[in-house]
Amino acid sequence: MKISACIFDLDGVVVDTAKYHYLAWKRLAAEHGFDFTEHDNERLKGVSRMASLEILLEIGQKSASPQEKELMAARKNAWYVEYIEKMDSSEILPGAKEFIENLRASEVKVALGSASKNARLILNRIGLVNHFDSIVDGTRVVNAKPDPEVFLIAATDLGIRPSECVVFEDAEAGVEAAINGGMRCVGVGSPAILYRANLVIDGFKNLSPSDVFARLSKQL
Ligand code: B16
Ligand code: MG
Repeated sequence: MKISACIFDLDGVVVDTAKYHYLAWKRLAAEHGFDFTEHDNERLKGVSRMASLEILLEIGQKSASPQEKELMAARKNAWYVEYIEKMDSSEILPGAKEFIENLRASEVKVALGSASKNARLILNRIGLVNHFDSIVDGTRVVNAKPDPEVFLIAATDLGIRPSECVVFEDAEAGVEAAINGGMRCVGVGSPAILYRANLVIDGFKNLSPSDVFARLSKQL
């Protein structure tokens, strides 16, 4: 099994920005007179901004015109950006930076594959923007996960075949996107949710790329 590149999702894999998305969506919901819970927030993980808004409106049983939706999404994003502008390297999830640095030292290419239009801002704030050979974010992608577009663009950027790429993902739609793109996938989080991944880990702490690759080859 040849692994030439690793592609990382951002939210839930490298950082936990879901808590900031949650606070911003909750504030928007409150303005429109309904509650939005942490449980509801699970449905938004890995989902694009406008698709997240549709889910929020469904939860609140509200309707809105396309123009109102644009304004709502922009309002939510302005609050979200206020939170992420305060981020620093202490918010990198345990072991993630070391894992990426180990990959680069062993000449495995590293890319980011995120639905977020704010991915570059976040990578700048946490000091990882120069750790990636390719950054594919929500500004470069038309079709949202589970469509494999985000990961296929990364593979093309890197000049690596999909079959030699491993994707690290925390969301079910992201795992499906990797599989749909003909890539192997390591789920980061709960095996109950990420059961379609080739391997599930609970994080990168004390884990080396060679451990992961060895476990991955046993699963195949
Ligand atoms: P933005 P990922 C995703 O990031 C988040 O998980 C999801 O909750 C969010 O709605 C989406 O990015 C879009 O983010 O509003 O910043 O463009 O997991 O794909 O890294
Ligand atoms: Mg994610």
